[in-house]
Amino acid sequence: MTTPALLPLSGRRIPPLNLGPPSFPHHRATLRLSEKFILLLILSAFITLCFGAFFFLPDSSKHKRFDLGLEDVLIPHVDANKGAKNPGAFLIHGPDEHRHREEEEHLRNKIRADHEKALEEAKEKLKKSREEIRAEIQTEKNKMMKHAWDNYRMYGWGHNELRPIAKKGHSTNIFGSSQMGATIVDALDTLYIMGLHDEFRDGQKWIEDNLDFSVNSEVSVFEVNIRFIGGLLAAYYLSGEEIFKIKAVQLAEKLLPAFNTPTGIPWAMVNLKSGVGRNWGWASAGSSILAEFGTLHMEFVHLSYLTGDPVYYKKVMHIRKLLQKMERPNGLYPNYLNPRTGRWGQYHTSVGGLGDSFYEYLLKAWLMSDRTDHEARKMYDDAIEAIEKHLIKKSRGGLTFIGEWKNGHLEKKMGHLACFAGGMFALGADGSRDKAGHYLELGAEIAHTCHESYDRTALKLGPESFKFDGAVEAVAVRQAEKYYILRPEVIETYWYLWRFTHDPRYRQWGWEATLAIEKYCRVSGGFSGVKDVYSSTPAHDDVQQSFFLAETLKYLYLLFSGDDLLPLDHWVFNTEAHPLPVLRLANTTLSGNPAVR
Ligand code: DMJ
Repeated sequence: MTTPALLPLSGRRIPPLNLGPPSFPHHRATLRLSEKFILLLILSAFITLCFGAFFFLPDSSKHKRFDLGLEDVLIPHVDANKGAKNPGAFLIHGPDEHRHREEEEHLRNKIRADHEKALEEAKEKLKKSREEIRAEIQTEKNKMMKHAWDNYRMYGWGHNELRPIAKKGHSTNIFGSSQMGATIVDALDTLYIMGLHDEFRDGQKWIEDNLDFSVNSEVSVFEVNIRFIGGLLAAYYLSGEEIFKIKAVQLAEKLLPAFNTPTGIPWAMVNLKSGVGRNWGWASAGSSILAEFGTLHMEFVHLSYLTGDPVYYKKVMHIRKLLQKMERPNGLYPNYLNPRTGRWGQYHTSVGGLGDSFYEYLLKAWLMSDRTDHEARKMYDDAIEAIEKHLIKKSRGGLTFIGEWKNGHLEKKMGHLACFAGGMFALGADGSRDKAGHYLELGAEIAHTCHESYDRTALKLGPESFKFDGAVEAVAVRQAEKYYILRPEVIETYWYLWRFTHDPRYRQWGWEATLAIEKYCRVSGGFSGVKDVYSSTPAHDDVQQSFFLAETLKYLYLLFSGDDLLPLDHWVFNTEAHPLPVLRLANTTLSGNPAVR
């Protein structure tokens, strides 16, 4: 088994930013190595000693025991001289006995040697300086990211994504026809947070030299906003490098023509050169999508904050005002809204795809405003109440799930995307209308359901969507829903729940997912999605999604780090896991910037 690259230890801290207009001080991460390391190292040595360190040591005697199939007999035998008292000794008689004793003795010596080696290694570690220990731990925790990044660097550099099996570049229509290095931009802050500074600088250099938005290419406004603008802003806030802010603003200017519609609800796509916008052909009645035009607020408020130009803030507040005025069937927001007429399309409501991050951004707008944007908080609370009433149910087997509302009917199906809501409920618990305990519990129930969707597969990785229908619970039924494309939402929820409860089950579940990704998604050229999580020999889809580096690996890293790495009262993660600082603007004024309330 490959040794996964994450260990449950943390020594780095990215402190809160002290945001104070008008100038924006940048901050670099300060590092702290806790004394806990030493204790944890000693502890881990003893765990190794006692249990063979199945997961952590490359050469584990436990593997050998399994191979020989003698585990049941051998494990109770600690001292050969006491064989007569050993129940296992009665199992083997006659001519085999001598050979068996030799094998037993051999294995015992092997185990002893392994244990001594582990102790020696622990002693060696204790002789090292803090910096050396920190570097070693960082290296272990970074291994998955290094594998994903190094292969992208080698085979897909400058392309949007990587085909890790074909070992070449890859792209989808969300990024248009140009190669805009989506993986580089999406991965930057993860590299920074993990302390992979050479790789970070490499990415920065590519951006300085190559990232150009004056291209004749039609891109998704939503995807470019959450991955590129979000990624560039987070890289700027973490590193203080001006280039990221400059590129974020250049790109945002190119997105503005998408808002030139009769209602101000933006088109789904815009041509970066011509500024011509349009919607997806598949969207109901030419509609724009709630989760797309409703997931711009965080980045656009930061853009106004950083530039002093109110235009971005005005665009997203206009969307909010328009939504507030609209009638909502059963208090629910439909996923489709026509940007020409300002009318809803199909009455389809979802906390998964097409709806998801709209709700997330209402909550995060409030958090990001240092909890002063009460309007956003009220919209979130109202929306969540309606969702709970109409969409959230318990299955016969007691699993809480979030269904989808389609024309007055609840479809008992939950998407992998909707699993992010466990973390959202937990994050929004504090500040809710006297229901903090309830929402934390609800978040935990969703986390449990999503874990079940992983646990009920052959690979221990979750399907794209799963049903609750009669005897079927948390299992995908249709072949087309059985894939796993390296998505982050379940691990994201584990991480939030871990931060708020410190219940060890979330780290355990995160570790299970890590092992499964290592086992089934790692290939020589990076990481790939799989086509069927119920097949023990799944085919790969040959795509390393940029969000795997931006989100999945970042959330895993954070799950196994301390709470002082990006504390949640100072940082708010956009929907692509790019951390943006809380804006503490209550008593300050920026001339011309209405982002200041
Ligand atoms: C990411 O790009 C974002 O999390 C987005 O909000 C929806 N899902 C993908 C990853 O699954």
